[in-house]
Amino acid sequence: MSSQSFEFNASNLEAWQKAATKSAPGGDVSALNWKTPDGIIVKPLYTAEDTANLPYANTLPGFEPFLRGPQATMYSVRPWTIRQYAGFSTAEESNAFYRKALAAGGQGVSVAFDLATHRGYDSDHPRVEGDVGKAGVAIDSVEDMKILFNEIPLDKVSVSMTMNGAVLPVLAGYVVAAEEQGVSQDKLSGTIQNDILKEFMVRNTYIYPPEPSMKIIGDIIEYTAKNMPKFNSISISGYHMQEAGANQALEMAFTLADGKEYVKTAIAKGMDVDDFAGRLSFFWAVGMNFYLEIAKMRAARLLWCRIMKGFDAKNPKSLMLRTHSQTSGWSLTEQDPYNNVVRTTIEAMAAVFGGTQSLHTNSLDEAIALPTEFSSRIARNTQLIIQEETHITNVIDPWAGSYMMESLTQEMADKAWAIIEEVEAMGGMTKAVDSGWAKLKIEAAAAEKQARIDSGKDVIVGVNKYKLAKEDLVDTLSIDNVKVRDGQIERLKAIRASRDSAAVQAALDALTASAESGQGNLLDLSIKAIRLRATVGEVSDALEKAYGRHRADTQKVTGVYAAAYDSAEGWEQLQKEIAGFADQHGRRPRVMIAKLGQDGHDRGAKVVATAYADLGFDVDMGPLFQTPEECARQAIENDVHAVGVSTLAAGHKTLVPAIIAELKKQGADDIIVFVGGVIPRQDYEMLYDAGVKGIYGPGTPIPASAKDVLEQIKKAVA
Ligand code: 2CP
Repeated sequence: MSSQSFEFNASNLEAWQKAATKSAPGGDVSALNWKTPDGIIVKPLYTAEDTANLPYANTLPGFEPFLRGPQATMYSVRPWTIRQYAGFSTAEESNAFYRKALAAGGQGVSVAFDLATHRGYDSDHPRVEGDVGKAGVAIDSVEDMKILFNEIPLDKVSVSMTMNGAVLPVLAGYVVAAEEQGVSQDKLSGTIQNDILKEFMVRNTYIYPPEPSMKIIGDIIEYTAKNMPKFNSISISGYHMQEAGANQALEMAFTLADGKEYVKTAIAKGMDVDDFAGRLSFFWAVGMNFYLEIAKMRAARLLWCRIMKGFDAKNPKSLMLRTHSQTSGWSLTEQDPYNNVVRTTIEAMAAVFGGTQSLHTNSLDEAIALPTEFSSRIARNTQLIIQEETHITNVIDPWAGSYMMESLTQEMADKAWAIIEEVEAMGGMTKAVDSGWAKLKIEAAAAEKQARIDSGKDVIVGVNKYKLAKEDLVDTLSIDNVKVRDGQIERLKAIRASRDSAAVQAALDALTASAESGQGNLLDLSIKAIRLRATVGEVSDALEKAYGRHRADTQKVTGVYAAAYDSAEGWEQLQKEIAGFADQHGRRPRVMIAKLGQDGHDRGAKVVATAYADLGFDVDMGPLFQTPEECARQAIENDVHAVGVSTLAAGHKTLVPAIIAELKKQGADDIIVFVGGVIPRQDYEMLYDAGVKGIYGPGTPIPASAKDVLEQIKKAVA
């Protein structure tokens, strides 16, 4: 017996139950259980009994099934990469930002492209007037790429590029920029997002229909496996699913199922699984659900190992799931925004406890605008502090052995596996995506979540509880997109005037021919075209000739918001008022929810559409990517009372006045316009001056916005 030991009366679970009953609400211990959005019951107490029969709890990091981490030593030898996603305005400005960030402790580059680039449009295309340089950097050709990476040695600094739609010309541009820096392809390390399936579900920066999009991915995996062995060919992303409303089990299941589909695609090209699987990587969102996020990351590694064994993979690198993580942008609030530093810190800790290989921590102002230099510094320092001050990195998988964490890990794995099997029974993820089923599952989860927040069940400090009486303005970064666009147009003109046009045309024709015949590798051909100074838009067009442009259906879920909103009082009153309007005017108030420009973030738009319809409005959902002119035409044809523009990609200053002007031009200035989404307070006055009737920022309860819209419609019809 050590000097510290002493005799004590042993307890048992029964005794604990008795004791707990005394203080549990209503004397019911089960009332202390928490049912997660995934449907997992989290108990207030876990004991050794919960972990007695878990098959994978007692495994080791660096070995199958990798539940405890892909590396044997994890952060004790090398912490995760601090990789902050950034990019805005011009290549020059973004390059300066990257170089400063690297000098201040950033460890890799992660490029955010503007929406015009994502969707394969050059900056001079009329559809992208409001988008150039806004939510990322504008890239039209390899000349821009060379500026973007100027004095960043691409054989040393790994580069992540978030690109899915225009993945071929952008990846080609990076390869050629490196080549002209003197760096050969085999030295390039980094990651391209290249995950198209989730684009059709949530992120919406696709260009071509699903089938040819999968062919492009197969070609990229093939080309990089052969020529760029240090480059991760894909970042299979759950991030955007959680941001769009998916719970953790859904995020994990759909992402792993997407991964399976990519593996099948590459194998169908005749590749050996071990030749490419080691360079597949993943990307998770890490939100405020602390325990579940850690469990998710551990469970995902377990399931991926299981999935890859099913493909007969032998190389340990093929079996291990390596991931990037990003703290949740959705969890950030516009209200009392310094709270976001705290949220991000908690989420970053969950990502680290979950064993991430690379991490982006959001800046405190990301719910409002692009990060400023100040907010970016705090975000980066959040990671540096965890890495260098806390000693968290000294212990590998420190939650291992926790009764709760091991149980939750297994339960998350079981939940997700059941969904993966459901997807498999439908014929795989491409089918689940094609049918719209997967998207609707996420949208239903989003509507439920919003209803829980709006009815106060889920607390968000500063938003639906502990609200500030007065909010102070925070400094935000604003981009002059007209100036950026003019500069890009000048550079495009110069490139088009100085290149060998016949050679460029021949290279573009070769791309179209390859896309039509299915022969040849599209990345190889894109590199050849880009080397000759073909532009991003031209390469995209050459493929569009063969593949066409994808147009998504706009389905919406119904009934879900109303079912989950249980603060009935205001709701019923509002329903009555809407019904009263219908009695008086012979029809219900009709609203068109619109997305303008290339901003494909449609979670908010879909949730609002669902909730408004549940309240009794007639709701039309405009298709994604409308121009103001197209939107006005549809609004008039459908005879709506109001157009609600959802804007999350900083295009509001151009696009919102444009829709108001278009409605006027087309003779319908009786249709009112309201706006929701990410809009800095500083821009409110300008929007009201332009004629906007209501602005509903993040955190506005939907019933409150609906009431206001109804009042505005009543005024307009009177
Ligand atoms: C690491 N290494 C180790 C250890 N740890 N070796 C020995 N002992 C250790 N403890 C080795 C690895 O094996 C690897 O070498 C090298 O160090 C680098 O480590 P890594 O873990 O591969 O890290 P990384 O290079 O940073 O790569 C991480 C990922 C990669 C996750 C694999 O895909 C990545 O960086 N992804 C980032 C994606 C991203 O930034 N996305 C932005 C999303 P070897 O390579 O030789 O094995 S922005 C999203 C926005 C929201 C949007 O989409 O819109």
